[in-house]
Amino acid sequence: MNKIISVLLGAMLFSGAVYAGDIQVEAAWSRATAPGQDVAMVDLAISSVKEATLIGVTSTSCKTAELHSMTHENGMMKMRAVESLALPAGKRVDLGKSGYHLMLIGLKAPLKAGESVPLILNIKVAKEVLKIAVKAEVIPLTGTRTAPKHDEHMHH
Ligand SMILES: [Cu+2]
Repeated sequence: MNKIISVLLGAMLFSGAVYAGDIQVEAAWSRATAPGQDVAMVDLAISSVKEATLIGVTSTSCKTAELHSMTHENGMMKMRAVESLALPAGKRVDLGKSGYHLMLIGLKAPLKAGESVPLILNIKVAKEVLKIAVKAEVIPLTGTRTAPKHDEHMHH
């Protein structure tokens, strides 16, 4: 448990927790792309003090970005675009663990480890739509999210 907490803290220090009103986005990451790959998945976690809905995502790094759900059907992994994702009040919603991810489609350039991808999340709270800027950390193609050690974040 301690290890998980320190990894999360490290991720927060690295990507910088984003606050816009009552919404916090943390641990945003993607994986470096393989040659010829022009799509990428992004995982992140969103906490909102008030009940909110993630209604869209955009990025200057790709042609289009979508919110996807991922399910396993007959041993096959299936992704489909979904229009929105509910963010219950006071609850951290971890996209990956909840079976969702953001999909970047038509990448303008390969994602390289150590770089970051700028994203804008459109989050609806009551009747207002907040645009939350997030930077997703790009990790090595073969890396896992929990691999980076604390000291690797120090120089950022
Ligand atoms: Cu997808």
